[in-house]
Amino acid sequence: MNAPVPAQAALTALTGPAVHLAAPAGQGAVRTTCPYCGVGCGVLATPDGAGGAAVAGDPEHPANFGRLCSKGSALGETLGLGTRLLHPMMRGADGSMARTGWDTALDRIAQAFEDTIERHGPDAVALYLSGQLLTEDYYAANKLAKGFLGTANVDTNSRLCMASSVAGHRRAFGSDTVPGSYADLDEADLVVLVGSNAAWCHPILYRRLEAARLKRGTRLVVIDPRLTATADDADLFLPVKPGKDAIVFAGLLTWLADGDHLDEAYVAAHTRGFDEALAAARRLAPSVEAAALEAGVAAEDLAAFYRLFAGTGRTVTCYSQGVNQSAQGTDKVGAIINCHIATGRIGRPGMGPFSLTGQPNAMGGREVGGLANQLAAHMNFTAPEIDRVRRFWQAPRMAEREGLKAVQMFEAIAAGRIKALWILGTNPAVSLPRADAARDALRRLDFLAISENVATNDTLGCRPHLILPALAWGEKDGTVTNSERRISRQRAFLAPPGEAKPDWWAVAEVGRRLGFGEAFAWRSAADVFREHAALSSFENEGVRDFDLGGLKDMPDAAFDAMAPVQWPVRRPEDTGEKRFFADGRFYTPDGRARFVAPDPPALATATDAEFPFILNTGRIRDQWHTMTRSGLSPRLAAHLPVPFVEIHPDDAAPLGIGDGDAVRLVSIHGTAVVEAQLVPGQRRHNLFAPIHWSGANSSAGRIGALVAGTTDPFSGQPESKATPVRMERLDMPFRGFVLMRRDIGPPPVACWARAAVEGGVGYILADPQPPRDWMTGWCAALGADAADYDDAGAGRYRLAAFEGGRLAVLGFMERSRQRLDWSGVLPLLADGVIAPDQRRALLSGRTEGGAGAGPLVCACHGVPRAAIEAAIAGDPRASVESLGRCLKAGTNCGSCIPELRRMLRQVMEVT
Ligand SMILES: Nc1nc2c(c(=O)[nH]1)N[C@H]1C(S)=C(S)[C@@H](COP(=O)(O)OP(=O)(O)OC[C@H]3O[C@@H](n4cnc5c(=O)[nH]c(N)nc54)[C@H](O)[C@@H]3O)O[C@H]1N2
Ligand SMILES: Nc1nc2c(c(=O)[nH]1)N[C@H]1C(S)=C(S)[C@@H](COP(=O)(O)OP(=O)(O)OC[C@H]3O[C@@H](n4cnc5c(=O)[nH]c(N)nc54)[C@H](O)[C@@H]3O)O[C@H]1N2
Ligand code: SF4
Ligand SMILES: [Mo]
Repeated sequence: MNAPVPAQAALTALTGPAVHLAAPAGQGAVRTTCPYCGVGCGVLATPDGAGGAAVAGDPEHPANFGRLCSKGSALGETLGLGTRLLHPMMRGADGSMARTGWDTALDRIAQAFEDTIERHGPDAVALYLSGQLLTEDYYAANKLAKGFLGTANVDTNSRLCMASSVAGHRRAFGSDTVPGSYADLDEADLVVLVGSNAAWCHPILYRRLEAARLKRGTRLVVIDPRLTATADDADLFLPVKPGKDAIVFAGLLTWLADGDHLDEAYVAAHTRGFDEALAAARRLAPSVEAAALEAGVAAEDLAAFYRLFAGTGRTVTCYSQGVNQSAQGTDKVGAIINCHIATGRIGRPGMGPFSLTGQPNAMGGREVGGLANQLAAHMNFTAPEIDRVRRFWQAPRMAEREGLKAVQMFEAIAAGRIKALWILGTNPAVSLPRADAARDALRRLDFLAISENVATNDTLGCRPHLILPALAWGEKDGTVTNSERRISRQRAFLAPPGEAKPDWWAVAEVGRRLGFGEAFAWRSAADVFREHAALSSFENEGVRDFDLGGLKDMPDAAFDAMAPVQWPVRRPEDTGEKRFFADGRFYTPDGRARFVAPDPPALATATDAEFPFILNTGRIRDQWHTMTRSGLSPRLAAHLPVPFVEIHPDDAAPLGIGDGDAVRLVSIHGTAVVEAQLVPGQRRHNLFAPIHWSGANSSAGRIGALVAGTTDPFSGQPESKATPVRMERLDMPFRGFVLMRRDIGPPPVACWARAAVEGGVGYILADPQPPRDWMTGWCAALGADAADYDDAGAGRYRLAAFEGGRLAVLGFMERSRQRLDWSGVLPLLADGVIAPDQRRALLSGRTEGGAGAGPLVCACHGVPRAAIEAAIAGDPRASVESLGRCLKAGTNCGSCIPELRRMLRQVMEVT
């Protein structure tokens, strides 16, 4: 086979404008908010005058008090424009995308929506939004659809994320209220983390928790099917069977009742439905032993948890995607809340149920009604509320009923019922369950518009008719709300690049073109925010939890200077109430919280002989979702650079799967090829794979393709953490990598994954065939100053190309069962001119490809695993502190401290 070769032009054409053109010179530090997780850390960004910025934690922000995690610390590395979308692009008759002007682009959307509505009705149109939009963007999009297009087909990636918490809150409290604050974690004596890998996913909150453990001895219980970095550190770890959380909490309710641990006065005064809930709990979990058996944990551990909970007043139960992303997620939330209202542990310092939000503005999206089953400002589709919003907006075409939730929305697209779609700020071709089907559905649309920051991703590959460049973090301006209901400003500190515009502006322009100029007359984010605040207090009188009435007349200067504030802010003088439900009153019609009786838990799809493993999916410490931003940082790529699956060694052995082998995962919906990592902390018959790899950065790491995503009946949230799959080992005897100064795309091998490296980009490769053919082809294409080396006998191949004496491309392939480590040769890529003898050594095969220092454990200080192992081996009294002193590991953001502890423990266990 003669391999396809990269076009010579590609070598020189891909640089693009690298940096923002006109960064405001001499500007001091700008206070803004991290664009990643829902902790919502304050950031100080200081533009460097050359298009970049130095990034530090904001010591005054009450979420993080100056700290940032590994992802936040690396934000400065992600500001380049090399991958950015900078101009509107439109599909021509021949199918190719060409630059167009904003006017034409906006006319085209307005026209497409109008035509579709005229011919097929308003529900043939939909918007699919994101918890990474600003509140102002979100408000504008929701208003356009629900008030002016006349459809509630507005849903968001929060459906895949927070919907079960929203539904659970509404069921129990009558409103989508997160009652507590981060300060409750500082003041708790027991923190229970359910389905949350906070050490990796909410690292700064986790560090607050670590501080509380040091200071007041707060106990930590972790409930998760696998031994995560978070679980590893806990006082008690309950390795629950997937999906069985409601059993754990039903058992707890039974135990609390039987042991006289209830707050009966509270239950009598402030709740309803206790008897039914207790009866249901008894049926599910009549005893600790029965609960333990059903939940798959040791009875003594479960009893220890129950004793701890019963005896600790100040208890906070935090939950995240292990709870939400379940076909019974709403019941799981209900089962947790039951235990808190049964003990009166809500609305008081240091206690309460606490849903951790994922995205930076997951909470803001809920405030504006970004979900298809909500109206704006925490209103629902009841007749009086529809009417209230209609009057406030003076809406001519108010949606009268709920729209389609994300998974259904994509089914309706596939079925041709939705014909025109506008996607803003999300990558559904990767992140939706049954992602292959979602991708196919998108390609079938009559009209698809996508507002994006980047020029390529999997969704942009779905033949959109129009793509619109949106301002990104550092350029956009507005507000986000974090997990504790704290509204913070995101402020611009870089000039808008190219023709990128705010998302709210594009939405408003479409509204104007549809003839609703007055309703979309905002001139700034502040205008949108004031309207949003005004709607929240419109005919509110305390009947709705969400109220920003105190901010609705805020002048522009006050918006610019706005300090982080928790809602509600009912009057201008309010500094933000810190806690809901302190008075025992809830937002149900009778003011009482509701107990719920959960259904018996069972996974939506059971395993069988064909698909015997449960595939769990989630996140890793140093990447954000589909990596469009975090993937640009070399230090973030160095921790876990390839898509992988964690397997229990006893499950791997019978299949002949060894650590580092390539494996194919198969479900009835799709396949993926990833690297096997044998992990004893994984439950038997359970696998775990990260969600971050896509078709844009890997040959076959798109894990969403496999996920069944059966939805919860109340929330519509898909079950993303339990899909039956099978796996098989793939024979890939040739392993290696290509490093390039400029990305010319992956070589034609079976398996590749791209990672940012210092000075360029790297592809990690695995292939069944000797690389001779493609290497020879590449050498010819790369020009005169390229050469390869082939020692077929030893199974070693090398390729190097130089430009102006500097290394441009370096390829190593070897016969190996392990991934080759490039850290030994990586410095050559960033270095200057390579000496002739060095060149010869590279190609002669004398330079070792395999030996290296292992993955970077400490991303901030670039400390690899080997250095830490050596330090631990050389010091019998090694500790996290001593590693910090001698290597600096863990001394900046601290995100790697759980891993340092794990390594220390492992060595102690061995010796
Ligand atoms: N590094 C990093 N941080 C992030 C993100 C990121 O992409 N990268 N994304 C952000 C977003 S949007 C979100 S939503 C959050 C998510 O934050 P988390 O919810 O903490 O993260 P996940 O890894 O999705 O899943 C959490 C855990 O649920 C467990 N789990 C699976 N099934 C079950 C079950 O049946 N019961 C229980 N109890 N546990 C189960 C998984 O094993 C996993 O360890 O992270 C946010 N923070
Ligand atoms: N199997 C499985 N699937 C999952 C999950 C899981 O745990 N398992 N988790 C789910 C969860 S919780 C989430 S939150 C989703 C996340 O999934 P996605 O939302 O699809 O992931 P992102 O990579 O964050 O996509 C955001 C996109 O928006 C662009 N973008 C960023 N900011 C802006 C902006 O301001 N404006 C515009 N117009 N574009 C912007 C980025 O370039 C990127 O392409 O994945 C879900 N899917
Ligand atoms: S914990 Fe990390 S990712 Fe989350 S907001 Fe803070 S710095 Fe950003
Ligand atoms: Mo999320």
